[in-house]
Amino acid sequence: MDYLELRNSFLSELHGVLNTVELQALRSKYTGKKGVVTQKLKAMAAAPKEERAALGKAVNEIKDFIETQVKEKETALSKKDTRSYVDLTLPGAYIKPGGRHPVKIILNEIIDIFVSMGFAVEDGPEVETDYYNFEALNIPQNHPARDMQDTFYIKPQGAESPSHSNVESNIVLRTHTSPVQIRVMEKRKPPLMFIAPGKVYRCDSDISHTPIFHQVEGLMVDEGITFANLKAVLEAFLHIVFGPDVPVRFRPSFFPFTEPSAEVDLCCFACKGSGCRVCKNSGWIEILGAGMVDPRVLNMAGIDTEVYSGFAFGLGIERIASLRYGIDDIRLFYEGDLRFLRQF
Ligand code: FA5
Repeated sequence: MDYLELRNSFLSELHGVLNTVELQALRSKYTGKKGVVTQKLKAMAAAPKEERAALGKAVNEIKDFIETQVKEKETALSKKDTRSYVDLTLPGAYIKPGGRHPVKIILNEIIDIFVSMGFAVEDGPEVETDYYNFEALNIPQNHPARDMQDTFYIKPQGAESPSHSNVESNIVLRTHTSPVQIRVMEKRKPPLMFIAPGKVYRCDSDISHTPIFHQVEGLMVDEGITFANLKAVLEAFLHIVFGPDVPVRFRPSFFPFTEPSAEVDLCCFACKGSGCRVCKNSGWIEILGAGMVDPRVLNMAGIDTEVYSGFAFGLGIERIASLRYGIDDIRLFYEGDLRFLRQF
């Protein structure tokens, strides 16, 4: 390689240099100990005496040229390109850790309490058939009890609108976790003692209702189960969650799948019972529905009602979370406002 070639090849490589690391590598390739230019200097010793002076001049010129170019490039890079530097002394970017959603915190707590009482945990589909969501729970088609729960119907593929008329093919977003009672009773025989936590859906929205919410279903079926067992389990549960002094009331109610039925209310946290907008001036907040499983439902699931009886309940988790945290509008749980969510 003659000197012109050497200079040109250096310049073209220099042109492609993007950062100081590459620049130092290029410099040592040419003028480092084993560099091309250094080799040429060494080779001078073997050249005829009369040529040495001219050779030395040329090599030194190219060496100076390379050093000058490297310095200029270094200055240009330090002004322009800082991306190539990794400053290991800089503090790292802080990523705020996520947190559990308040509803999930309460849900896990509730599951733990029932598991500690000996309940198993079961699961069921959120997209449910009309049969499990209504029929098998003693809520026939066209029965007024269907109005108790505003239902989201799923539009079957190809259909123009969701069908309400054909029970066989109706698909719904489950309106409660009670269908899991039937699914488990069909699979397993008593004694049964389980809870079924999960999401449920209703076309409903105000300060105490959201379209998606969570329930925990509970079912206990065995010989000799009575309402006293139901009351004992629920009172023990509520006193663990809210403390032993919180006023709890069992109010007679109606569910097509339990007889007798009750709703359970807790004293309103906001007004302590005197009546306010949160409790709709009643002084109480309804948190669950419960009752003795209707023998018709047990029969439909193939359980001998001469031998077995059972109780069931369905807790509203958002209501429990709002009572625990003193939240006066449960829609806040689902607005995704981090200022709200970071408080838990
Ligand atoms: C039921 O859903 C029954 N399946 C409960 C049940 C189970 C009764 C087993 C008997 C035996 P209800 O519609 O009342 O019942 O709802 C139960 C609880 O869910 C209510 O007490 C309330 O706490 C909560 N809840 C109901 N609708 C909503 C809603 N839209 N948003 C938030 N929570 C709700």
